[in-house]
Amino acid sequence: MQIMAALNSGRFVIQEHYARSHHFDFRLEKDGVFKSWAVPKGVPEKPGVKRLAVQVEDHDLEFGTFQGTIPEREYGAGSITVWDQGTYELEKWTADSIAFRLHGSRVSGRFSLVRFKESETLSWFLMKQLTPREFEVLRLVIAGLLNKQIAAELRIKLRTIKTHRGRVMQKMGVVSVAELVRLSQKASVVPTTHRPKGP
Ligand SMILES: [Mn+2]
Repeated sequence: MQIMAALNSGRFVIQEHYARSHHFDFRLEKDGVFKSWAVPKGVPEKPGVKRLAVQVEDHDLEFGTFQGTIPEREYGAGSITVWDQGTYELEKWTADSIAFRLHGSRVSGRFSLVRFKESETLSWFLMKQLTPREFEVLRLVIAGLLNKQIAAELRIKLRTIKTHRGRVMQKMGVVSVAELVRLSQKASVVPTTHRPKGP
């Protein structure tokens, strides 16, 4: 158990980089280096927002906490500050898809990086994710079920449903169910066709 935990976690760093164009450098520690992406608009605040993340070369671990100025004419010239840092728990790392949970001071929660297409191997999307349980609750809210019905369907307490529901609304940045439905459809957070359970 101890070994698994060690294998499945590492450090993450987000640096804010005032280079020729302002961007954030998102880095995940893996195999002794920081796997790195330049994210022009930064980490998404809520699920359903896709942020372009362009993979750049691996960086040394010492560079992850670098703050200062890279001189003119050198790679990445401009000033750099550490915007956030912490640890991550890895859920999945394949050639096209990485899923993880960040524990930082400004950013926390589940995120994924998904490579956008085969022809553009350096382009990924960085997205914020709901937890699997929140995702289930969202799907049932959108399908029009009441809290009581959702509790029955998922076989969990009504009070727990209310907590999940509140968290989904907060993460999605909405105050009403109508808004939640509209945003979820627009952002394709859940599939639009609701497939009923069972035969
Ligand atoms: Mn950079």
